[in-house]
Amino acid sequence: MSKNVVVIGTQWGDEGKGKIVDWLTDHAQGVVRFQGGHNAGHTLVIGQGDDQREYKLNLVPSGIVREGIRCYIGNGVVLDAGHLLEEIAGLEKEGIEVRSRLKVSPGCPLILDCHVKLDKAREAARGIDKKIGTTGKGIGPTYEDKVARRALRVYDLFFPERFAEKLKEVFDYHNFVLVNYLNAEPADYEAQLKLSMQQAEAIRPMVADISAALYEANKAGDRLLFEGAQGTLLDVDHGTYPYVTSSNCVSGQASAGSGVGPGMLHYVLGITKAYTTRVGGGPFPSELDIETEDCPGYQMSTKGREIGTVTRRKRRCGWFDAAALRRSARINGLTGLCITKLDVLDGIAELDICTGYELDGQLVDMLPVGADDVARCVPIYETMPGWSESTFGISKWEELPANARAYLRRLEVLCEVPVHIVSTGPERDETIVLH
Ligand code: 2SA
Ligand code: MG
Repeated sequence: MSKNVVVIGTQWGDEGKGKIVDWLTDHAQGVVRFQGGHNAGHTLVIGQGDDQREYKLNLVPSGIVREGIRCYIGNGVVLDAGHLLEEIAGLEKEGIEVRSRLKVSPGCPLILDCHVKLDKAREAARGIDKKIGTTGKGIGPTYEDKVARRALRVYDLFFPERFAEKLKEVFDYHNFVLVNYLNAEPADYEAQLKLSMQQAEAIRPMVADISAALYEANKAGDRLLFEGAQGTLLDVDHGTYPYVTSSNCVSGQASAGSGVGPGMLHYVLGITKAYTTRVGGGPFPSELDIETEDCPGYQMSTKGREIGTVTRRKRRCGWFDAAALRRSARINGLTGLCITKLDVLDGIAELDICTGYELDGQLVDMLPVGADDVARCVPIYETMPGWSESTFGISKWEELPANARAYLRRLEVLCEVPVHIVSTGPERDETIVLH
């Protein structure tokens, strides 16, 4: 394995990054989050039989469930302090030591009650066909404040007087909009101030200069994993804007969102589901019906257990979109692909792969920029034969059915990136390594 690896979702999130990060921690000493917040839902299945445990992480890097791995939350992450402390408490209850291994950047913008209220009120005010379908966690409004230079950051928590003053300004500003434009309840300044000051003391011991810590760790020989959240097609610049999240989810953000130079990133692994899913609003050219039994979309939805980890919403499902992947591969500079959830396709007689679109009478072979053009794309498919055998848990390439191998080989040709890993189940050893 290359020294430092960036693990990126290449689709609309939920590609199975958590499992792969966990699997890679066997060879790593540190795991870094560099964007997003507790809108992320990373599911890990650890152990066998009666000892098997499932962990759902939102904010804490996936390395935490493995002893001795150091975890870092970089400046690019928006931090809900209350959620972080709850997540830590939940892990500690499971006997996992967190506080001595987790470091948080002082530069993380804080998600405050006014941001959550704004997020929810704006979604409620949007017409039914205009809803972004956010997770309602305050992610977007917090990133707005960061860019507007009015955010309160973790660092500010330790200067109570100035914090109170800045918080008042921010709450006055947002409450005006909440009450006068969005017809919503104002956020409670006094309650937030009290809460933030309590949280400050609990968080203080974990706060560290992440950029410096990563530089030193790298110099000392640590292998680092940079754990992306959401996916490339949800990136605020490169995704299906405005149906996106508010952070950059692409590999380049690993550098800016943690404070390391791009030269410290040696390999970019693109995590890619063997089909496609999307949760929330926005265009999805290869989307299938997930409600009708006997339809491939129904199998993807049910067998793939495609339900949002954070919001419990059903994820939309569709065929593999190689034209979308092609864009994703280029933007991220992918070194290799990891194809996940292959077993979900077992038993589907024929598999369609979207290879391009017809857009206003023209043929295009790559997902266009922005939601309006994507919404007008009519997918062009090629069809491959499926396989009837089970691929669940297979750990050797040769043991895969010939048609499954042919499907994977076709994906790598269409995406122009080699497949280096195939994941055939949620557990660590249900993985095929080709590289
Ligand atoms: P937000 O809350 O501002 O980031 O929402 C904006 C869009 O980004 C999508 N989004 C996600 N898509 C897939 N997975 C995510 N995490 C959860 C999961 C989602 C869930 O792991 O399943 O539980 O619903 C995630 N987070 C944000 C979101 O759906 C909007 O389309
Ligand atoms: Mg997820």
